[in-house]
Amino acid sequence: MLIRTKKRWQINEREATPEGAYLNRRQIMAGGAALAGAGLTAGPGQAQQMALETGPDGGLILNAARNEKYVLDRPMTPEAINTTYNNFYEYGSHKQISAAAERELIPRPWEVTIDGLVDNPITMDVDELINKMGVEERLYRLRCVEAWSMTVPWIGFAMSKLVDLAQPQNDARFIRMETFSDGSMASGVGSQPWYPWPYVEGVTVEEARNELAFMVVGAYGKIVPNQMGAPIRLHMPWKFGFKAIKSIVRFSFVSERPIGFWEEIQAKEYGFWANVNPKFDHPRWTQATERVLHTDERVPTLLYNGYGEEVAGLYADKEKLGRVLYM
Ligand SMILES: Nc1nc2c(c(=O)[nH]1)N[C@H]1C(S)=C(S)[C@@H](COP(=O)(O)O)O[C@H]1N2
Ligand SMILES: [Mo]
Repeated sequence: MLIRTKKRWQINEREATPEGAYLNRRQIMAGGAALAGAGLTAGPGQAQQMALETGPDGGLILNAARNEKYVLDRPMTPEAINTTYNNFYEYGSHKQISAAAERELIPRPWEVTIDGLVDNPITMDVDELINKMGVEERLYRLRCVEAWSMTVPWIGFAMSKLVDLAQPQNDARFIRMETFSDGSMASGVGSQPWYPWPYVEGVTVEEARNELAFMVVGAYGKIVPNQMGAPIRLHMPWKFGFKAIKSIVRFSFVSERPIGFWEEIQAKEYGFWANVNPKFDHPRWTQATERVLHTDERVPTLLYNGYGEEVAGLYADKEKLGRVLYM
């Protein structure tokens, strides 16, 4: 019997969300079994509260306190908009992929592999990883390269914790991340064979260690829904959204700069750095302004999406050299 005292910050998922974000029966069984098997089901009397718990109805509950350090300069995008307007090409090249992702993606059980130039290569169940890392809530902006933006209450852990766990060797300069590419869980993979699956993205180890780099496992108080990249995705709020790779299965520490999915398709339009920069236009449209998704207002775009205080130091050498921060 699981006795829960409700913490101030625990969002009542019944209030916040309709059934959409709940796990389906099969996922509940698989997820619950994995947690129990790993001895991770939190119970009364345990000193430290686990990040993940199995709730009374069998669904997974994320226990996350908000990190008050990260404040927004604009209202939060309503959950109903965020969960129905998505980029996830594994389900199609349009924004209305949420139903397909909900139906097809099976986010649990899910294994995550850390390999390459590290002293501690690991393959681990994602829920075990989440409990090991712990979680917090952060309010962040997201700016898509297509010039729309939104704000999201993400739940997750600092990517630096994952780097610390991996223990990179001296010659590891980049992290190459890969999305699952099992066509049986994503109809768009098979129906769009011309794309260079799997979706790949890369960042420098130094960027991954920046305090803002965030591994997302939840949003709006719950485990992250399929369409937003379940069970684990990246978010670096100072970079364009295409860097925020979804449904990750592998983190490889490498010495050579990885080529991302979009860079491979069109290197002239989608650079490696992809730092939000109002002065550097996309070849086909302006990046000086953006459309706020839920208000439809056009507002000026900010350098580093407004996060310069935290990240400008990463690019000081490039700024000095006058090089653009995008390509
Ligand atoms: N695997 C994968 N990750 C992806 C994408 C994708 O098509 N496939 N699209 C990216 C783009 S372009 C954006 S803007 C964000 C969108 O995240 P959201 O749907 O949660 O808003 O996911 C990024 N991550
Ligand atoms: Mo995007």
